[in-house]
Amino acid sequence: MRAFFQFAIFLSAIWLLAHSNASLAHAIILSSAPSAGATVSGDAVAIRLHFNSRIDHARSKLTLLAPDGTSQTLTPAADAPVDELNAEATRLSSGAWRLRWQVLSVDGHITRGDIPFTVH
Ligand SMILES: [Cu+2]
Repeated sequence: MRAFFQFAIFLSAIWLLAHSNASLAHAIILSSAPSAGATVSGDAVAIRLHFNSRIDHARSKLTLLAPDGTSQTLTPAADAPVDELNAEATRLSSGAWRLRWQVLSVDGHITRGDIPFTVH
């Protein structure tokens, strides 16, 4: 019985180690188009967010915050690579925009961030 408990503790330690490594695999953004602080020309922007791990496309969100304070939800492309969150934004007025992303990585953790950019 004592050996059983020692084994259980051993398994717990392994699980904690594995999980702390897994948590390093949270979806962290590696690169984006537009990049933070970028100025883009024209009224259409191809949004490409590249992450360091696989993400759940169906449970990840993209929201565009317009210069006038309104917001719109973008539909992420279903056929994007497993580590990308992509969408097409059209008819953007000139001014300061903000792209708000929230992704669910396959390890079950949510990460989020904002990418400010200017349409010129
Ligand atoms: Cu995680």
